[in-house]
Amino acid sequence: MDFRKIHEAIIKADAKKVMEETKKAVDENVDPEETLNQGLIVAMHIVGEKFSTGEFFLPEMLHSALAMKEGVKLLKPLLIASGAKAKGRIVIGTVKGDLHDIGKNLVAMMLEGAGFEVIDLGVDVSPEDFLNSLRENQAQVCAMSALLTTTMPNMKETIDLVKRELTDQQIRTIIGGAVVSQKYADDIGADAFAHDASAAVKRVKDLIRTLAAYNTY
Ligand code: B1M
Repeated sequence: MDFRKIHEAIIKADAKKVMEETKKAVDENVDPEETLNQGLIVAMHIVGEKFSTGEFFLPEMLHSALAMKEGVKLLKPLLIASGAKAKGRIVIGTVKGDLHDIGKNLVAMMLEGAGFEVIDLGVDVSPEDFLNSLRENQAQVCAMSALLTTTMPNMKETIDLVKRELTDQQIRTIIGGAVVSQKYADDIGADAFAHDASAAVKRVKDLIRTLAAYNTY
């Protein structure tokens, strides 16, 4: 499948065209995950490059993001996997100071599709808000997204606070987002890192399994 038309439509922020081209891919039975990764997400990377080089400014980046979301809407029912339902409650959010939510929303959607109960705190979520929600909802996993190098340290702050305060509750943490890596996860004591939404589902399943094993003792 040639995804160039999807790329062009997102770069031009032509939401109608994004929908048409995404629908074509759906009608041609292209794997929805391939359309997401090779079509929609690659286009956003090109937009990011244009922003870096000064060809695009903030409004262009925002409009492209809104156009991309139209394509995601079409793929959503197909991306949500059926089959065996996982169990567990996840609190997810984009960390304090960070307003990027497209990747976080994809991760939340795939986790829901896998059967997890997902409490989405949105964007600009403070360590205290993560903590309160984990406690109130008796959640097992704290999932954090960050897209800015300046907001990455708020992941560590959240992990430190959660570990310090929730001593009577078994919590696992997972981080992701374009700027973070496995190494960064190791450095800040996160239990897992995932580079994309599908990997996030696998990692969360593994994390829940470690808790289940713990709870049998
Ligand atoms: Co911003 N922005 N932005 N932006 N933006 C980036 C991130 C940037 C790389 C662009 C660039 O310079 N090339 C750059 C960050 C540089 C850096 O820190 N290293 C940047 C900047 C600088 C900024 C501003 C500071 C610009 C300014 O104001 N001067 C500003 C910050 C605002 C703020 O947050 N406080 C800003 C604003 C914006 C918009 C609002 C215009 C818009 C966001 C709209 C929205 O999200 N609702 C925007 C956009 C769209 C981007 C780019 C172009 C695209 C991001 C995106 O949605 N990608 C981005 C460039 C880029 O990433 N190449 C850029 C698609 C999305 C599906 O991918 O989010 O990576 P991603 O998610 C992936 C994985 O990372 C992973 O799974 C997802 C699916 O595969 N993943 C997880 C994500 N979270 C996960 C969590 C997990 C596991 C996996 O577990 C919990």
